This record gives sequence, C-alpha cells and structure tokens, in this order.
Amino acid sequence: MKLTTDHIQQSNTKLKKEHQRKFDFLAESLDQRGLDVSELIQKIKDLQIAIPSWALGAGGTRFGRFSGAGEPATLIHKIQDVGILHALNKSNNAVSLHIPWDTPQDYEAIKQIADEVQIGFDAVNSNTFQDQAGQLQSYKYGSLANSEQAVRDLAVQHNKEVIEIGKKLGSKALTVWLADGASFPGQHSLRKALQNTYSSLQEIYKDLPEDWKMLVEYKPYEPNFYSTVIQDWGTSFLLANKLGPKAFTLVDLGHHLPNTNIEQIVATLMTEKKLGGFHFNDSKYGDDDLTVGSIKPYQLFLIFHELIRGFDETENPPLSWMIDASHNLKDPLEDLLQSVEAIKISYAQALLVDQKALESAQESHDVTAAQDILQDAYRTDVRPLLAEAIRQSGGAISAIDAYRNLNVREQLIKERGKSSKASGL
Ligand SMILES: [Mn+2]
Repeated sequence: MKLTTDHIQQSNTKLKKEHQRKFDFLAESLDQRGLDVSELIQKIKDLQIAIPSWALGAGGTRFGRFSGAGEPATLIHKIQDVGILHALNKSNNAVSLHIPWDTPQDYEAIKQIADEVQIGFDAVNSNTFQDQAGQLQSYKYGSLANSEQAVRDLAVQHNKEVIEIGKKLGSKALTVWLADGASFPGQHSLRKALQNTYSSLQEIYKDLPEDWKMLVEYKPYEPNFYSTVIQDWGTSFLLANKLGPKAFTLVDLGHHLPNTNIEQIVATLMTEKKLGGFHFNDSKYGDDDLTVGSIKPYQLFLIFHELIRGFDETENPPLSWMIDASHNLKDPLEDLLQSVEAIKISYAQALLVDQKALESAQESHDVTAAQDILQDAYRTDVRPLLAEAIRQSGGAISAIDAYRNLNVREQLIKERGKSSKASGL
C-alpha cells in the first residue's frame, strides 16, 4: 500500500478549519514573545527521525509475543511501512537496517522501492548478540569481547560485512551495540573483556569509510546481569576517544539506570564533540522500550533543551536520530507515529526557551526565574505548530486520525494476510 497526496489531503479537509484557528492563536502568542514562527516551522520540518527495520512488527517480552496483523514479512514491506509513516508525518525519511535480519537480496530493487516512497538508509546495525543458523563459532560468551580469538574474528568480520552492505545502500554510519558481558562475578576478566572489545573495534574502525561514523552504544545490564562490557556513556566515550575522530557515543534513552541525568550526559558529550546520535524510547523501570514521551516527557524536553544549546554553543557534528522502541500492545505504526510526534513536541518546546533570559538568570543565580523560563516553554502546547509544519510539507494534520480514517492497517492485512509475521522478531 502506498499513501498518495490525495489520500492525505482528503483526510485534512475536515480538520483544516479547527487547525487554522488553533495555529493562528498560537502563532500570535509566539510572535508576541518575539519568536520567529516561520523559522520555528522550518526547524520542525527539518528534523527527520529514522525508523528501525525491527520496530515495524510487534515486539515481545521473554514471556511471549502477541503478533499484530498484516505485519511486514519482507524488507520491501518494511520500507513500504516507513513510506506510509513518512507520507503521514513527513518526518521519517530514512530506515535503519538491522543485519542480518534485513539483509537486502537485490540492492537495486530495494533502492528503487525506497526511492519511490522517498526513504533513504540511515545507520546500519550489526548483530553479534545471537547466533545465526550454521554459524561456526558461538557468541554465547561474548562477541567482540570474547576470550577466543576465532569468535572475535567472526564478530569483526560480520561488522565489516555490515559496512559493505551499508555502502551499497548509501548509509553513512555503523551502530555497534554489544550484549557482551558476564552474568556472574568471576565469569570473565573485566579488564581483558574491555581490552578485547577495544582491539576488535579498532579492526572494524580500519574499514570505516572516511565519511562514515561509528556509533558505540552502551547499556548497563541485560542480557547479562552482572556486568556489561560497554556499560555506560563513560566507557563508550573512552572507546570512541581511543578509536578516533569517526567514532562517537550513541545515547539510547532506555539504556540507563533509573533516574540517571541523561541531559547532563548529552551536555558533557557535546562539549567533547563526541555525541553521535540518539535512540529514542521511554521507560519506567529498565530498558522498557515504550513509546517516546509516554512516561517522562519533561526529561525528553530537558534533553532537547541541552541538544539545542549544544548545537548553538559546541562544535558537535550533526546527530543520527532514530527511534528504538518495541510495541507489545499497540499497532506498531500508530505507536511510531506517537513517538515521532512526542520527539517533535519536545524539540519544538525546547526551541521556545528564551535562551538569553535563561543565561542571565543563570548568571545572576536567579534559580526561580531559571526554572520558570524552562517550564514556560515546556508548558506551551506546541501541537498546532507541529501540525502546521507537517501540513505545509504535505503531511497529515493528525497522522493517527488519517491512518485510521484511511483504513491503512485493514489495507495492509488485505495485502499481507492476517498472520504475516515481521522478519527478525
Ligand atoms: Mn538502542
């Protein structure tokens, strides 16, 4: 299924008048606050967030997985799904592929289909956290960190193959997330595991094209429960620094222990020009991979506030933006639309912060005013601004409304069948 401009316009007709009223009201008040509304709209339009190929089907927990209907069973289906999202919200112009779950067979055909729905290829993701059929060495006790050279070689080779695949598609980044670690004290040497990881990453880094980035992701625990080799931003930052100028730290919002001050991590990494990108999701307890903004929207706003300051005040290079969530209950496409909207809401709110006033409040130690300035922006309902940016780009005033009114899922079920299951999950 492909959504056309006609489909979208038709869905906008009913909402247009009410939208215009809300937008005019907001635009006037922003204007009175000295903000340039058309500049804000342009910035909101420009923020594009990649969709991971593994987030288009229902996810599961270790207790079970409840399939959705009409899931994308092939890479072509997945690209079509991202095309549907992008047609609706004009904010997802790229897909991030997971290898080997989504290794293309016919590159030209895949690129052509992606072109038709105006989708490019963001970071490619390697997978050394599970064994593939017929694999000669096992990653059970780690991959890049493994004490056995033969296992490390296999994992390095896989990452090099992922780079080659990415080159053929036009990707510009390799994301490395490692499950490597230990579930029990004494299981392996903590120092040797880190040293092996560094040496293996160095081997991969040698194959990284000049205009590519290596994004090193961290996570405190799971699937290993005693130690993870790259457990935190400090370890990732250390490795990225040692590897060289093309290596960066990737922040996945769910990969922190409860109450970690993530915005402070963002500020520190940007100061050091080493923030590479984001995996957006939300969580209450652990790596829950819930819809972005569903649990801690204020934290998301504070992160965007630091990002915006960082863009203005540091030389950190442009970031890779990606959602990394799992959908156990909701229709994955609806869930992704909600996540993208939440990201853009936080971004738009952070754009409203009166930076000059904040700076002077900070310098005069006016703590009350500083808090008020941030919360004033956070408490502004920016949804009409977002809707206007998307409408101007040719998208839907309300993406979820349009998705439902156009019976997208029903169409997909008709095309793919009720029991088609997303590959890789
Ligand atoms: Mn992630």
